[in-house]
Amino acid sequence: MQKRFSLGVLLIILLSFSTLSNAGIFDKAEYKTRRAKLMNSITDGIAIILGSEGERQNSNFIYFTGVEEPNAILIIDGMKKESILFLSSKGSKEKVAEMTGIERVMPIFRATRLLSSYQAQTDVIYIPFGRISGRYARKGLLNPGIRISRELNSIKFIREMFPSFRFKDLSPAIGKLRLIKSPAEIKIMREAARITSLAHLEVLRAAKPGMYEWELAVLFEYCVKRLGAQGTTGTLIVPSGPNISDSHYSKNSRKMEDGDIVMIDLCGEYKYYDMDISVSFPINGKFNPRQRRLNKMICAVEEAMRSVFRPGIRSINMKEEVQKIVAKKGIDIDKEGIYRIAADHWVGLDIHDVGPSSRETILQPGMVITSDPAIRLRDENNVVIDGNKIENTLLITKDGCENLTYRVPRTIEEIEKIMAEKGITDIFKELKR
Ligand SMILES: [Mn+2]
Repeated sequence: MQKRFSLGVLLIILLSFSTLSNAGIFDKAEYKTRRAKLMNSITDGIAIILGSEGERQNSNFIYFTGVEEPNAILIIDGMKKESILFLSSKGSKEKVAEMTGIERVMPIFRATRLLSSYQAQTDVIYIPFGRISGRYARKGLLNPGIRISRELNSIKFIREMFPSFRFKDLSPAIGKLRLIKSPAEIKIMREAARITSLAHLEVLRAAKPGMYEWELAVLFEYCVKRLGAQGTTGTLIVPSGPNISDSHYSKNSRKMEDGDIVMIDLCGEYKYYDMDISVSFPINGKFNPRQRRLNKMICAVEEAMRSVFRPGIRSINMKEEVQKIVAKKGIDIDKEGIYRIAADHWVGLDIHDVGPSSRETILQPGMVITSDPAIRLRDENNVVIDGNKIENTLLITKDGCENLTYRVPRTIEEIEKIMAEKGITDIFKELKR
């Protein structure tokens, strides 16, 4: 007994060592390049990037350092072209320096003193202001007690200590960098796509009438983690039947009935990179005539969109081209009410990744976007009675696009075939559970 216990302890120690010696997600050269590019847009000052407090590492922080430990601060000096990393832990500075390529690694309590010394060199501090626009700003106006972003809080704090500093928003510069994925990032995103797609396949194999929506959400989370992902990201959206009228539905509490269409929108995260996929399928595994018609239209539109996405275009202008292609198949996008014929959002370290407008930006190789046309049918009382939505995540290549999520079944035949395959619920049934 004693021996088994110490073996267990040894195993835990070995495992934690292997995590500590983790060389980071990318080679240090990748992080160095990212920081060097940022330095070029902040030549008149310094940038401050705050790490998270212990939840998932902040996307900007992971982008520039690869460091996962909480309560860390990164300063990028655009004048002297150097970076300084402040850590809360007493871990090995050499190891962190080796992993990140940052030579100046210091304990966190020295950050204030360093900031003070910068007063003699510049009055400009760049900090990503964070999202305070739209819905959030309106909420804040009604409820001034609402928690503002850590970045805005730190601005208040620095301002009180060192009134000479002016603050500029770092978000646009970071957004521009994160917009174009490097070959190393693309490699990771392909793996994120593989894992997220395989989890979707497992959900399709398991889906049966009589199950609750949450069962599919939980199964998806299990599968992505089992396949090596960090987990899911965004909300787990599993609307069935009447719930498809809400594109952000995530209560997932309804029992799915024979005849229902289900429109899942489930995203996985692997090494901090996200992947966005939606599939629409009949819970009973067989499309009825109305569902067949909607599937065929959305498949045709999504396929046409993929044939149009390419460098040099703005997705806001692509509808006409898509319309022409699908018109040959007898589909009228406007008459049918098919919507979202554009790059809905960027995908990267965040599921709705940072950067300028995904619809109005001229597409370039290395950008990753979603293609997610949808349709909702309404009855005479304007109640949604059926629908279909396909969401793929695409990489813009030098002459078109690559569908990262190509493994997900899309046509009626493909979806029905996968749904007929044995899934975990079939196994439970065999075992009479
Ligand atoms: Mn999406």
